[in-house]
Amino acid sequence: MNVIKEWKTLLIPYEQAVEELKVKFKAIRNQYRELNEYSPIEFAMGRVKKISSIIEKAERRSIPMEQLEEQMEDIAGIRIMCQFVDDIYEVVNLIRERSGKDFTVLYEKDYIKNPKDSGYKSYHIIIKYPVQTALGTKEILAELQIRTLAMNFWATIEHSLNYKYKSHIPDEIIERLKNSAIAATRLDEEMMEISREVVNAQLMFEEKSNTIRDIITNIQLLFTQGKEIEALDFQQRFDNIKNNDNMFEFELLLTEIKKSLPRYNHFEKGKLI
Ligand code: 0O2
Ligand code: 0O2
Repeated sequence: MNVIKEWKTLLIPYEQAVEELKVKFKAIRNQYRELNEYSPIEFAMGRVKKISSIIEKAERRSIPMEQLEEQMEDIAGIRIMCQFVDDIYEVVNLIRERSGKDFTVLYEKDYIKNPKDSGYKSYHIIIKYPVQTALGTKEILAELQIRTLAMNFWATIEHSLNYKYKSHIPDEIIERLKNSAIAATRLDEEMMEISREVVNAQLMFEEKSNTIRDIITNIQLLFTQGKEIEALDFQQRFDNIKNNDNMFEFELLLTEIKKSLPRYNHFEKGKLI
């Protein structure tokens, strides 16, 4: 068998694994989207390492060719991109929950809590994945890299600079890359903070809308129950506080309106009408 054919045979199960794993992670993303829920996975990509990169890494790490399958963990690589750092840990939990089912988690490397000297950040999970081949089941190793878009932006540029300078990046560039890694972290933190504030603002807006809706409904109820004077009084108070945008005042008013409604008085005494 010629060398190229040998490589192709070796890589077939890795290609299959990458395709299958991509489908699985994209399916998770699509399921969230179909449920109209926020997906912690923004997108997933995958690749089989190039033969030249496998040979280069094997030489660098002194891995004998006959031990490639046991010792090189990233011949099959899946990259999962998330919007926020919190999402990464949610994806990590999803992966852990799958362990022992369609794949097995072997170990994890948290380069987010412990970044590499270069500034590299990402969460790596090494899995054992069974591939069904014509000759039976073959278990291969695969590396899952989970990172934010900012981490990916940094890693992609740093990786191509490493390639360009053949790993001899000038010290000054190394320093600037470290600084830009810090800037990428700050960007991730800021985006997460903004997202939390937007979610909180949305919750407060919903709470306020519900309270105002309840105030209006209950004032109308008072009218229909013939309590016009009370209803007009509450309406007047509502008009006065409407522009203050003060949640406490709205809640106080709602509590008072409810107290004046017999329905709520009965309910509070435990009697349903
Ligand atoms: P959609 O809905 O089109 O985005 P394949 O062609 O499927 O065998 P692969 O790995 O899916 O191979 O292709 P590729 O080019 O590596 O891209 C993988 C997915 O990542 C694709 O989505 C791209 O659209 C998506 N992608 C790549 N870069 C970005 C990015 O910067 N932002 C976002 N949001 N998506 C990106 P899908 O799965 O084909 O679906
Ligand atoms: P590729 O496919 O070109 O990305 P090592 O030999 O130490 O680099 P090791 O110990 O097998 O690798 O695993 P490690 O360091 O946990 O993760 C290896 C992969 O993580 C690398 O694959 C990169 O994809 C990514 N990575 C690790 N460190 C860095 C870094 O400083 N910068 C960037 N841009 N990526 C990094 P390869 O082998 O480089 O292959």
